[in-house]
Amino acid sequence: MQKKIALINDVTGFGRCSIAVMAPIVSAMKIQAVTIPTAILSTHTQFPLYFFDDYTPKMKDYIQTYKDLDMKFDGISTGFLGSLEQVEIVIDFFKSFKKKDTFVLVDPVMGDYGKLYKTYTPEMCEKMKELVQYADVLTPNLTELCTLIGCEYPEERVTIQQLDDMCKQLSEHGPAHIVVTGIPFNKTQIMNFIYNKGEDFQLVMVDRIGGDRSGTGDVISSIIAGMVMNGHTVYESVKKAATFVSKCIKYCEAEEVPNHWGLCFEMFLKDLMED
Ligand code: PXL
Repeated sequence: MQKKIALINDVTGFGRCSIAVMAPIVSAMKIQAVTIPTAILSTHTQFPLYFFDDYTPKMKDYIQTYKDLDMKFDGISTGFLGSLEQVEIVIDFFKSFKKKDTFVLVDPVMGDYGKLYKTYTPEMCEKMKELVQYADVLTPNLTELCTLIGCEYPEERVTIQQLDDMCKQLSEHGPAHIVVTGIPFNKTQIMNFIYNKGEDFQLVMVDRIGGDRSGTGDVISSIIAGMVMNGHTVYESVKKAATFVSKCIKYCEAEEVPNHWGLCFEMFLKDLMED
């Protein structure tokens, strides 16, 4: 039977992020997307102006119907969460719907470049530590990794040994695989560090082209989720995501698409389709 993934994330009209990219990507990978909105926005928050409707007060009733219908999910993925209550709702969702074979990917969207997003309170950070325990694969950037283990963001370039130690510490609380994304490596390359509990780490290097594009993390996490659910290893999944993102960025640069318009993933969706 076709697999189903619950996508707990925001619905943003313009700017190619969250559910707007994750649903088509997993669909291309033959997985049925079930949308659970956390907020509805007209554009993402990198635009000077956006409409924002917090969906927190509706989420419990929304999810209750899935409980009453005894719905089963083969996968669950979560992204940006806007309030303490939302993190609690997602923890409750895991308690109800994470079964033995359910694949869980948590993208702990909390901050970037050593700083937490303005919406992140210390209470939310503490709750996020509880949330990540449910993840099979966790996809933090370096800022989020440091926050989750309570260490300072490194001023100097981080070493492989430091990354391995930090991930080891975090994996003791749950996730078997931690993919630390977008680590600046040198002038021309970005590193993705894959920690595998009880096994060797792996590296996936990518060329640095252009500036950061919104929604890149969502493209990466949905490809990883889709690939793993389709039976691939985490390493193969990260490789696939990195290659796909590079191709999208090259196209966007050539077409001079603004960074905050996100990745033109639509042009390459067929790369994600398997027979
Ligand atoms: O993952 C990117 C993203 C998702 N959702 C919202 C955002 C952003 C990036 O700014 O604003 C609402």
